[in-house]
Amino acid sequence: MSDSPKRYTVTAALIYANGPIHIGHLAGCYLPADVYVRYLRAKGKDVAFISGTDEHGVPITIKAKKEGISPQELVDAYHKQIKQSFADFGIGFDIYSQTSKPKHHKVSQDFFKKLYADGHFLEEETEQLYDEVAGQFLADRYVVGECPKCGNENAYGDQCERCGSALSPMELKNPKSTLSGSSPVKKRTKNWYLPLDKMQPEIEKYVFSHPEWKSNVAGQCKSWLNDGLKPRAMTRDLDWGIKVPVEGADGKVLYVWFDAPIGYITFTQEWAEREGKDWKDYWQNEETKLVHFIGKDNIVFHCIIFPAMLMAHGDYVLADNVPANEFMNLEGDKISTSRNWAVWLHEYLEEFPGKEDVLRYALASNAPETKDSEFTWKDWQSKNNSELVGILGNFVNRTLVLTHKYFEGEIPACVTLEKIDEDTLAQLAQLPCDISKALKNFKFREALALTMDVARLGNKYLADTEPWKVIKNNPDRVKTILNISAQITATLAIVCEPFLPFTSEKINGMLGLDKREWMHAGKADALEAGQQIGEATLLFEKIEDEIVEKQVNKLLDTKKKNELENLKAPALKEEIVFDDFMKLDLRVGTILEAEPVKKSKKLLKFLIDDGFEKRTILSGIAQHYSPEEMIGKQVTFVANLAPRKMMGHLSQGMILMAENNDGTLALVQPDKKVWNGGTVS
Ligand code: B3M
Ligand code: ZN
Repeated sequence: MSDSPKRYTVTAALIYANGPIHIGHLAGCYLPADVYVRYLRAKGKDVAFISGTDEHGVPITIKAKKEGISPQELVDAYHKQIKQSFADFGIGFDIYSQTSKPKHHKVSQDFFKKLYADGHFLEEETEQLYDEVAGQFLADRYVVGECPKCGNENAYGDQCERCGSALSPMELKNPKSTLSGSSPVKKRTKNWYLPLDKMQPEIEKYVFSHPEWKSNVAGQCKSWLNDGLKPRAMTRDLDWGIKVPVEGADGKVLYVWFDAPIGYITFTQEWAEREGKDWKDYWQNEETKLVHFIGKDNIVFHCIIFPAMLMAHGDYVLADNVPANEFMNLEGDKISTSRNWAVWLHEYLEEFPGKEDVLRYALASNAPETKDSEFTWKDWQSKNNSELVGILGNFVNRTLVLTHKYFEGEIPACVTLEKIDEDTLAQLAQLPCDISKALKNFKFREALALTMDVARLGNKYLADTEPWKVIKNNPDRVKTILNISAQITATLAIVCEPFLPFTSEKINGMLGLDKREWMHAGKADALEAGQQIGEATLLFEKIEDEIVEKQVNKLLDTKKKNELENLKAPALKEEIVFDDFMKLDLRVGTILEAEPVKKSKKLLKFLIDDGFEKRTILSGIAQHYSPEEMIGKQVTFVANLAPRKMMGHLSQGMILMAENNDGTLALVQPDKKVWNGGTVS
């Protein structure tokens, strides 16, 4: 692929429409894709930015069943929500569509039919896992079991999320149906396989022709190829999905990983029709550069299986790069939808409207580009306070405020350039080139750091030239200084746009400029002298500690809740015989008096009417009941326990209490009034 392709097709993974999206999704795939596309557009490139929701497959049917709605209702609702979240965060897809649309069914079926007609599939009847209780075959995530590669006991039938291996249900040890929990039986069924084993040489040639791929991507591909590719079923015995368009395939649908990547093609067609373009230019033209942005769990599908499908078809270009990211963790733990351990985009927006760029910045500067990374609220705050407010916002604000103060908001012209001005302008011209290079090579963290260097350059320039001191004696010098500061600001608006689109728009607004192309960055024509600027408003505001504490506490509450849900009742004690139990004399009594015990936080002292006399019992429930609320209550107690001295008082028995999973205590009481001294057995 030449360094300047005619056009770009950039795809971002089609996320399953079975839940809202969180910061991990954004950091791993969508934000880098958007940054890349915004950069290409600023360079004036022809780009199609394609994505949408993946609406077939077992994850969808499982969730729909759980929510008691149809799969279609489920995907429509989540599609809408996900699409809105992306739009809110400025992810600028050209199209965001759905794989459940009829058009996509047709495009996928046509693709399958072409491969079928050309004899690419292996038709094979094999034994598959079948759930006799649910009456259906167990494909993909309908079955869990032990991973044959790493021993993870909760591996899915299609993939082990611990070691990343792709699996088939039959490879799992001790498989269990996720539908009924039962152990499945084996039953014969016919499916169509893509003979990846036969295609291995071709696939190897393709993968190895891209030494520039990221090491995490290349590593996964190599390990797959080393293991030797195996034929992979492209159909499934399921009812939700795209019908297999050949004879004798009743009750079968296309494998979701067959139809989902074809979704990129369908959506490109949808977009091209709308825009009056030819979709084939974007998929079937050698001068088009195809780039897939994905998370690491999707590498094999985009680097091996989908390219194999495209090769078999024959009309398509293959991806030039697949810059997959690793995962982003959250506050020390893996992000998890089922454990609600996530920062959901729609919730973030409700709590922090106007802070979209702050999140984009925190995620991009810490993106899991080469290894897993971690989001913490503290880091989010510090990135905001010390970098966005302290560096970027500070520089832009000082430039605008000083221009208003000294020149009534009109950008002054340069008078004479001194050495420091020339040096600064030289650096300003160089930075956009360095940023470009990093972006082209998918090094987004580096590109963002260099972007902030533009603001740092500005701050240093103002600190070194001190226009606020110079103004008294040499206003002409200040003209030059503020002209150069304004040039830096205008360049900042251009180079920060891929990362901080909302901020870029605000800066341009204040400078009275329209959005400009990349070629103006660092050049003298970024901004003309004489330009009247608008009011200087603050780009970012400081985030206080309380805000961070609130978010961290919210996560701590989630953690506590999860721990409680996972707690199991304590193990049972050793078995006893009936006679052992009969030795206990359990009785009912009524509390007559109750008082705290001096120097004890836990104990209360009770006087109890036990039917014979009044007895004293001490009980460790002061943290759960007040003395006042205990008076008059009936309780059950062990009446024949040998008296014990506690904190200087003699306790004649023990009140029965039940312990909750959070350690709180509840009295064990008869549910009707019982006479005092009544036995319990
Ligand atoms: N839906 C897996 C996922 O959401 C899958 C991606 C498809 S991309 C064509 O992670
Ligand atoms: Zn595994």
